[in-house]
Amino acid sequence: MFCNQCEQTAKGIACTKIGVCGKTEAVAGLEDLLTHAVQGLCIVAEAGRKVGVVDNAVDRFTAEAIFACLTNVDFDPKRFEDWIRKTVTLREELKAKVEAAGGSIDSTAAALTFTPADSSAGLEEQGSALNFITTLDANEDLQSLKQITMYGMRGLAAYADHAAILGQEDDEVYAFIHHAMAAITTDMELGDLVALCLKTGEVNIRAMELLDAGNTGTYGHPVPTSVPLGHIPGKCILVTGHDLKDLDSILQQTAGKGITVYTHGEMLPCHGYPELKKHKHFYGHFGTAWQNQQKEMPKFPGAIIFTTNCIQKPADSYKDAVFTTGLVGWPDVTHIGDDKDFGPAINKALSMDGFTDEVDNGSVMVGFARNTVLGVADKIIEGVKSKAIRHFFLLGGCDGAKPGRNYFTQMAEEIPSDCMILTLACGKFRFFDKDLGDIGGIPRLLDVGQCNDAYSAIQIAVALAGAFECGVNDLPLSFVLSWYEQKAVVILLSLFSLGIKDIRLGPSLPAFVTPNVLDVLVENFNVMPIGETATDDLKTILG
Ligand code: SF4
Ligand code: SF3
Repeated sequence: MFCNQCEQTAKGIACTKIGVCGKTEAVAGLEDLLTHAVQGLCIVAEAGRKVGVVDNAVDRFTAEAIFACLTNVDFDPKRFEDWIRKTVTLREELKAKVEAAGGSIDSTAAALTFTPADSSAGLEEQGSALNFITTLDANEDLQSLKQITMYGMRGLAAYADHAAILGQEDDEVYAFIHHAMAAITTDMELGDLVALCLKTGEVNIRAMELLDAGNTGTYGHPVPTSVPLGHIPGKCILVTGHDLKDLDSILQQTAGKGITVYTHGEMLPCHGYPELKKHKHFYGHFGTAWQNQQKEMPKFPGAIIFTTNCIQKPADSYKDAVFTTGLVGWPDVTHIGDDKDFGPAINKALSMDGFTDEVDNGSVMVGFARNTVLGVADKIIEGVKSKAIRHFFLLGGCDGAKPGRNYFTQMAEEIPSDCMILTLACGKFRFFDKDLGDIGGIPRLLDVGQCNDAYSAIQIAVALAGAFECGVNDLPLSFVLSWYEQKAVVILLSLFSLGIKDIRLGPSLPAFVTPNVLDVLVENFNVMPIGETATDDLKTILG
């Protein structure tokens, strides 16, 4: 196996025997094989669009299959086998439709004629024999740019899938996914690949916009909400991942059953959505970021439902309480299918002890997405003009296990009291429960939401730039971002596509970015690694 797509990749180079995330060699090969097969489907889908053949089932499936390969989503080889076979079936059916419509498929890519082996073992052999990354390009810089595109596509596909689940789709997004996945099977020049990476970021803004419309259109705009970090007595269910519709279904199906629903990880911001928070049995938040789940989840006395990434190997002590749904999967863990009947998880929760005591661990505030923040824009603008607010920091992104991530805790603690911090995604769990006070009644720490709510943060930055009649780069705003998986990769590409410069990125730079490609990014965007200490970086930022 050779996988270097995430920040915790082995030795900062690649996982070659087993994933640090727990991914087996077999699953790594199957993910490669699925990506290869999807490229074939995308070549046909792109050719189809030229003759008016567009198949929404193919569009949706493509996004799902690409999302399935994102870090910490699915570890179940059986499901990858099914996806690989379905990809090839769809490819052949679509090929027939395209040819019948007079289209031609002008490609000699191996992905176009790939035939899956009959057996599971045969598929695994095909996956490892593929040496997928090396097939992208012999030139390591071009290979690097193709990897950036492909990993960006995983994040983009994730957001497009979430948006589609809430009824928000745009054919331009699917068309671009097909185009990009097909394009990286061809020989491309460095400049064209850089442009493809930036286009990936640009299209991702559209995907996040669709998701924002899906979330706010269905559940209302988030409002400032206090979320308890303790618990109350009673049976309980913990919901983690990113999927608001799954949470809504769980809340509806548990109503009146004497079950309290708690959020975990990236579900925390859901407490701010009016149509979710209205449920009386939707109580509080349990635990911190994904990498602590093996330590924290054994202490949760109820069922645990994963709606998306990040899943880690469930320890035996709580594995039978774990349920997966959507694209997330783990071998031998009960998977709730597309009917979204959460009955098995509810029955499990009812059979467990639940919490027997009441514990008050304080609370945190959520609900500071674009609508709330822009609702007090005049106060913020006044604060900047009167110098009550010196600087804004966007301090967020993914969390992870590396000790170097303490930088982000230190940064939150040391940012001076006349500066505001916008945060989002699971990186916030390093400082989410710190009382950082307020400036003129506005909390200094504003939780914008999940990683996809980077869209909301961008809207806030653009609105502030408009109010000050300057560009986003001219605002007193610094981006200090932590990354782990490929949603963060595509968000970074989105920020680049907007021309945002001087982003600090940590805890380490991606292994799949070569020195030459990094030079291009530094030259154009002055992206830089976080420094040794937050103290020094703060001095530099604030002058
Ligand atoms: Fe390694 Fe990350 Fe790939 Fe898992 S996803 S195998 S940890 S590089
Ligand atoms: Fe976190 Fe996995 Fe990236 Fe949605 S939950 S940000 S790491």
